Amino acid sequence: MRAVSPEVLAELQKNPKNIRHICILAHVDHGKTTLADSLLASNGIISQKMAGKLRYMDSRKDEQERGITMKSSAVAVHYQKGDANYLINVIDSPGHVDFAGEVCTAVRLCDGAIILVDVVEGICPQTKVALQQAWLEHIKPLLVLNKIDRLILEWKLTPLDAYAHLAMILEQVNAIRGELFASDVLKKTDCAQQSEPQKESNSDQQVFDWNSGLDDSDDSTVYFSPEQGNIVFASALDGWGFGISHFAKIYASKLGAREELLKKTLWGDFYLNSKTKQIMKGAQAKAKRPLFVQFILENIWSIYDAVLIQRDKVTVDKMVKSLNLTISARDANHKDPKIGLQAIFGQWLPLSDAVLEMVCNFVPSPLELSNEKVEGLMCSSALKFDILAEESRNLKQDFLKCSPSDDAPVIVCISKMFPTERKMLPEFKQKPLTAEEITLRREKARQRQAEKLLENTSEKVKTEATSKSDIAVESEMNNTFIDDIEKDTAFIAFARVYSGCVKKGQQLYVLGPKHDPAKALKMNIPMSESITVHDLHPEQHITLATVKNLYLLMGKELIELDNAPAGNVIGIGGLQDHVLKSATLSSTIACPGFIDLHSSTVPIVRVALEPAHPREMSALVRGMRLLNQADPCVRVFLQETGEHVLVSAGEVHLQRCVDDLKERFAKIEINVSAPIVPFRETIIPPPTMDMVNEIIEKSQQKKTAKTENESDENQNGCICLRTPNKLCYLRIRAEPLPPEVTKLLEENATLLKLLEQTYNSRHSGETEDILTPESINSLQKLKTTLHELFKCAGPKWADALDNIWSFGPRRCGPNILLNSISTYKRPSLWSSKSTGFKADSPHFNYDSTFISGFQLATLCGPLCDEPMMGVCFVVEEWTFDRDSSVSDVADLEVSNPGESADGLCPKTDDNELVSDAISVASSGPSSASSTPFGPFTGQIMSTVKEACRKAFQVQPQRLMCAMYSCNIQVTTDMLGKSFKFFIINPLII
Ligand SMILES: Nc1nc2c(ncn2[C@@H]2O[C@H](COP(=O)(O)OP(=O)(O)OP(=O)(O)O)[C@@H](O)[C@H]2O)c(=O)[nH]1
Ligand SMILES: [Mg+2]
Repeated sequence: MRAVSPEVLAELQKNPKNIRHICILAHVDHGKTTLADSLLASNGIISQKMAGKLRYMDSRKDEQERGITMKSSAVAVHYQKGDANYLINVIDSPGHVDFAGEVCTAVRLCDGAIILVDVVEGICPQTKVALQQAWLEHIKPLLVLNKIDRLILEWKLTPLDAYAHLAMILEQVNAIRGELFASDVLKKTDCAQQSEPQKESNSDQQVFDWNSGLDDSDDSTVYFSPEQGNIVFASALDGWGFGISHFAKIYASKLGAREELLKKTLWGDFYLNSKTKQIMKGAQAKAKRPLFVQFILENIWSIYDAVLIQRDKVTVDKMVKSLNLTISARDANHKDPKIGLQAIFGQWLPLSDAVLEMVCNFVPSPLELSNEKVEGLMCSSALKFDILAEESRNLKQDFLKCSPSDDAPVIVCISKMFPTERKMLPEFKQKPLTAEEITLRREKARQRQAEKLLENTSEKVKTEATSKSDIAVESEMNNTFIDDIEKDTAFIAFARVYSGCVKKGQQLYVLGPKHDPAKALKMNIPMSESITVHDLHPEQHITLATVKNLYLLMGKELIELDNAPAGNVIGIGGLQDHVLKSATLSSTIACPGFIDLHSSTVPIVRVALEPAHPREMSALVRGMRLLNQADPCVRVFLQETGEHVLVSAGEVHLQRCVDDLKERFAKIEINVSAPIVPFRETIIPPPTMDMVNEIIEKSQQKKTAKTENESDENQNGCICLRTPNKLCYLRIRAEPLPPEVTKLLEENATLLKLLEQTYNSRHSGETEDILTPESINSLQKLKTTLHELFKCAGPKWADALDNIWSFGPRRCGPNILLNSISTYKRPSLWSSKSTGFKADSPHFNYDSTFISGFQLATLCGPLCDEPMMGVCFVVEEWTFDRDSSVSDVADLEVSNPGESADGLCPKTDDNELVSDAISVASSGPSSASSTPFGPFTGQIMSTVKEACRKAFQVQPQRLMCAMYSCNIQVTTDMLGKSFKFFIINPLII
């Protein structure tokens, strides 16, 4: 029986002051779902006895079978604290690294996170990731030290040893928080110092300042401390948990001490001097039991001892009495002593109370969003908030107000689309009949019966026959209808309302993740509901949709709502055709798209899929499309070879995706290939020794380098090509990049994207400074390191830094396009000024076209269409045939070069890059009709691509294969065994 009705929860939704959104984050198996069970049991959603066994939030069959969570799901919980009623949305998330994408979708919607640590396993890799994620998303972390029962039963620690162990874990968690805090402060101080004008130093009086800024920064809220109350000590399985304040209250009345004093001393090196009745410092030095051990842990230990180990009923009864608890005889005498233990703890130290109270005290309500968090949601942290259009900037106030009024603009963040069987939706479920309805139906049936009796037999037979056939037809129709419904999967948007009130039937804009309000506001885009996300051009990101249904999320169950005011996490139905994975829903297009989630994993395991029966190909294609929508971390695409490729985050994720396809989205048998290994194509310096270790002469080297392309095109490794219409000439050479440079570029892809973005915005006449001081500082550091590396690589790279034209592929990859053209002086990518560009030169007009050609070439190398890595293309000559009045053609064709499709924003998707290139190619309408070779831009692009590929091919080419590296940590006692394993399997190393 549910203790809290949905109506009560819906009522609570109207009071954002008492709403909290939290997610539970931890390493795999640290007990998140077990904790969620305890919270649900407190609301009567599941029974207390089933808490910890049911794992209610793991609603998928494979989640239950494997015992791990694979998706994040939310449930609304009611909590009463004093007179106040709270609505707490708890989101359980997976801990397995394969499902890190799901964790991001949970974190995005929350204001707080419960970081759970298994005290036996300690800090694990995903614990660090969780702490980092909470930091980056500016959400309040709270700590739960879980599985303390294992210290008693498995490790058999004494309370004093357990205290030392808990203190050590707390120290480790705080060290990670400290590290995050320090690196943040150092970054800020560093960039503040950089931006400060250099102080004039005179030789007599030099001042050196090594202030890191750490001493002046307020770190009072950074660390977890029992004294503050942001830690709960728990055993989720046994259903108990407590914060220090709970015991401070109890012992304040028992000892007659001040509660505040006990809060400060119950954790730490304090002990009770029983003679003087004073709390003293220095328990360790005087070999005394700290208060935490004496007053808390020893009591818990003795209950475990009496109930589970000694099974001493008399002592247990005494304890129960002294704690003032009432345990039913059934529980007390149950043959499984754990039942009795859970009954005692469930009353004495209920876990849900400890956790939910901490959440209400520490997690900010939706009305208390910080400026920092709002700006982080609206704008990338690397860019200045001021670069947003004024209309967009004004929306920040609406975020902060969180007003549910009809005048406030509607702003909703959709973090993922989750699939659910349509028949599970409340509107398709059979509702229980009310007492009046049952009486009415009974009355009608009685009437029908009476009418039938009155009719004569022949007529009776006739009527019966027809009515029977009617019923048969109707039930058949119903069956097909239900069949259809059952087949269908509905996608529900997992969303949070930040402003306004969302209502059923409301029409709203759906803004894709790449939506740029500044651009959209300038354009007048006609909008209609019939346009879906699948009809959009790569440059368009807005559709119009109607909210069909609103739901309260209760794990796998959904409860219908009529409206959802600001400050709530809800499910939205009817957006299946408008949202691919994530989006922003708003009543204004000035609202920026919520920025990308901070995900720590990228999908890497690739497999090719094919239906077992070829005729079922369309079902596979449809299924893959649905899977792509349902999973934030999966990628699907059709390779040029005709293979349908699925990219997943890891083995477990892959298995889940394939199961989903087979059982849910495609419902067919599928053959899965072995994982496809990703390659990279590269070139190496020509060999100096031959196979018999003899030095190869230079002249000989040149000879070997020549390939079948050997022609007048190839001059000393340089490729000279003309566009098909012979109006443009170029000469390109490929060089292997120094390995250190390649590594640096690979590690700094995000910064390279930013660099390109600032360069473009500067040169297309938009705001000059779009970067935050921190980003400017990081870019400066990257520039310095790159400069050093080029300097070490030898004289031929001396001028490379300032001549970098672009990085590729996707404008941020580990390949460089270098400008060595004597007649085209392009401003350096690193320069902060926009001078030096001769806007009327053909070079300028075709600059972005040239770059697109390079991007295409580096995206698919000539060896096996895999991306290139570590290649530098040096452009030595690029001329336009003046005699053939090229400049006229140029003027005609490039109407607005600054806005040429690929000039401004960095691309992330292969398809996009290609479609982008196509749009550049088709942007010259006049020449397409005037020459038989197509648009001039297209000719340049394909010639650049061709030249790059050929220049690559005349060098010694190599295929690079990915290596899987991992750190293996073992305890000292296992060191010998693991060492033996590596000796037997040397290939692993
Ligand atoms: N001894 C003990 N076991 C616990 C406790 N909490 C959870 N467990 C057990 O730990 C295992 C994992 O628990 P889950 O709640 O599924 O862990 P999780 O963090 O949700 O795991 P993922 O979602 O897969 O990351 C289960 O076998 C639980 O019974 C606890 O407090 N004490
Ligand atoms: Mg779980």
